[in-house]
Amino acid sequence: MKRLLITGAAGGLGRVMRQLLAPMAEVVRLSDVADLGEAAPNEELMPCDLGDEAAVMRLVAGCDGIVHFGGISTEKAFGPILNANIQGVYNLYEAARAHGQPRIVFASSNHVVGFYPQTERLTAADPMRPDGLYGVSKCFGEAMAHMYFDKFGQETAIVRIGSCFPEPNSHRMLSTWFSAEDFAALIGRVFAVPTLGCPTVWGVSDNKEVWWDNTAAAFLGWTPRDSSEKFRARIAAEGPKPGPADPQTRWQGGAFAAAPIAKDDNA
Ligand code: NAI
Ligand code: 15L
Repeated sequence: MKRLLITGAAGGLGRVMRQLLAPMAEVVRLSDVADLGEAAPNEELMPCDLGDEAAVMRLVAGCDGIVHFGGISTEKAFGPILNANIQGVYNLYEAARAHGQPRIVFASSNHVVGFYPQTERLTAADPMRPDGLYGVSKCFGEAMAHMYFDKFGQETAIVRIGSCFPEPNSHRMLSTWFSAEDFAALIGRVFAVPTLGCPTVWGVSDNKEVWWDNTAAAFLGWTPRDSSEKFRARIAAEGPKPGPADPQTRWQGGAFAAAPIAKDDNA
């Protein structure tokens, strides 16, 4: 495509995808509230607060595709979540509607279902069970994607990311780990298929013990190649698996399910 927008481009995932997705577009437009560093020859930098409606309108103009990573990515107080993940997602969808409805990859999270026990196996059709305010904000984002698809035909791939880090760092993450390479390949398929619609895809690698069934997203022609198995021995050597009553072992969302409702916007 001509111009791909990556929001949250200064974040952990954004910094990796800035490299991996570069071949997909002539120009990659990068945005964040945090420092984006120097622009490479194929990049343009447009710093922007997602909560600023007019700025997001300018940000989306001229883009043929959007990978939306920007926002609060962990459990926080409602103030920052409201600005970035609620107001910000509204701003993004309204801007997309005004500017030709570029296809969107929405970075949702496993925390929309974090209160399911790890013993349950889920499909995308199972009801949401968010494990905190952050998870609820991602439920909102998913609902926005569906509403803009039903009302206007706006296409979005809702990707419920497990744990997308270079390596898993807990027993739980042996199930939730998602390699950046598998994610980049998925994003490639999202922009390649002739018709996308508004599917929900579990963002997880081909791990030995996964809790999520991606059968409904098979039409994308995407198959994860990586597996967390290569990290199992290291994780085991670092310590035993917490007992069954520990949130890390009990809930799909792990410790998020046990987190309090935070009251301090700056914490
Ligand atoms: P991150 O926290 O490293 O990056 C998020 C970026 O969004 C940051 O650079 C931050 O400055 C920016 N941001 C926050 N508020 C903003 C605002 N108001 N306006 C503009 N930019 C703002 O998170 P990470 O790990 O890179 O995740 C990216 C996305 O994927 C997030 O939406 C996160 O919720 C989602 N996700 C990530 C997972 C993972 O395992 N890395 C798992 C599940 C979901
Ligand atoms: C998420 O949604 C977070 O953005 C990420 O930082 C991890 O905590 C991940 O979920 C996870 O559940 O491991």
